[in-house]
Amino acid sequence: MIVDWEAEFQRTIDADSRIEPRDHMPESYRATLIRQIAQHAHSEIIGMQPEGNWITRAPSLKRKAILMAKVQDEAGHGLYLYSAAETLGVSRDQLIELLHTGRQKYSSIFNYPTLTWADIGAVGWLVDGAAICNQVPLCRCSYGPYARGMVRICKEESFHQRQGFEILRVLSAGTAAQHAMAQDAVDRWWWPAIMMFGPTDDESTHSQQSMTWGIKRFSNDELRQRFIDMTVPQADALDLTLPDPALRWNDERGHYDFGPIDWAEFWQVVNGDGPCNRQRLAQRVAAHVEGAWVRDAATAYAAKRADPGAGQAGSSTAAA
Ligand code: BYC
Repeated sequence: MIVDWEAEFQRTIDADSRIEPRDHMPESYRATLIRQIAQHAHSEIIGMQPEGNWITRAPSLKRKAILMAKVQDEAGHGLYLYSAAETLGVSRDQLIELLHTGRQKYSSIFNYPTLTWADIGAVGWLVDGAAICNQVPLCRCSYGPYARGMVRICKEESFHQRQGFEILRVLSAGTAAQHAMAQDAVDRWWWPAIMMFGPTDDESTHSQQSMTWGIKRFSNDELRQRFIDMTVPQADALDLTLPDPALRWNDERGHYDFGPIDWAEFWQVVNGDGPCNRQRLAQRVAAHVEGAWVRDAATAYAAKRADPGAGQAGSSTAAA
C-alpha cells in the first residue's frame, strides 16, 4: 500500500496529535526543530555560567545549596533537550561543535553579567519567569520528544522562579542598602528579560511557519505581553519599581502598555557583541576541553559494560 506521507503529516498536525521520531516529516520541519531545540539546549548550559558565578559567594549555606540545585537543574534541562534533538538525527557532538564555532545561537539573556547577589534573585524572578511564559506552551509542541521534555523542565522552572522571587522579597524588605541592591538588579535585568521573547512579530522570521506546524503556539509579542501582565503585580508585591515609565494598565486592551524596546541592543547581543558574549563562549569551550577525560572515561566504561571480557587479558585485577 502506498501511503501519502505528506498528507499523513498534515493530518497529524491538523488533529493536534504528536509527530514522533520515526514518522515522516518535511525536512524543513526537522531543520526548524533542530535549530530551536539546539538553541534552547545551548541556552540551558550557557545559562549555568551567570548563576554558577555566585555559588561560592551565596550569603548562607541554605542559599548555596538552593543555587547549586538550580544550576544542576539547568544542566539536566540541557541533557533532556540535547536528547530530544538527537531523535531528529543529529548528534550531541555536532550540536556542541555548532555552538562552539558560533554557528548556532543561545539566548541573548545569558550575555549579561551577574554583578551582585540580588542579580541571582532577578535572574530567577525575571529570566525564569520569562522562560516559564515561553516554555509552558511548548509542552503542547507538535513534536512529541520536545513536548514531553518540556513538562519536567517547566515544573523545575517554577521552583526556580519562586526562589528568585523569594531572594528579592527578603532583600527588598531588608536594610535600605539591600533594597537598593534589589532595585538595581531589577533595573538592569528588566529590559533584557523583555527582549528574551525575540523580535516583534513583524520582524520574526520563523514564527508564522512554526505556528502553522504547532511548534510555537503563541507569537513572540503575545508571550511578551503575557509576561509583562503577569509580572507588574508581582513587582508591586515586592515593593520594587520596573524601569519603564510608560508601563500602565490599558483598560481598553485589557493589558499593560509598555515603552519602546531597544532592538539595536538586542541585535548587537544576538550578533555576538553583548557585555559577556566572548567570555561565555570561551568559558564553555574551555570546560568542554577540560572535560574530555570524563567523556573518555564514560565511553570506556560503557564499552567495558557492553563487553565485560574485552581488554581484561593480562590485567592484574581481572581475577579479583
Ligand atoms: N536570543 O524568528 P524568530 C532559559 C533569533 S533558556 C538569541 O522569532 P523563533 C533558562 C532566532 O533564533 C531560554 N537569539 O525565532 C536557562 C532567529 O535567528 P536564527 C531559551 C534569538 O525561533 C537557564 C532570529 O532571532 N529559551 O530560559 O521563531 C537558566 C529571529 O527570531 C532570540 C528557548 O530557547 C533570543 N532571545 O523564536 C534560566 C525556548 N530570540 O535562528 C533560564 C525555545 C530570537 O534564524 N525557543 N532569536 O539565526 C523559542 O521559543 C524560540 O526559538 C524563540 C525565538 C521565541 C526564542
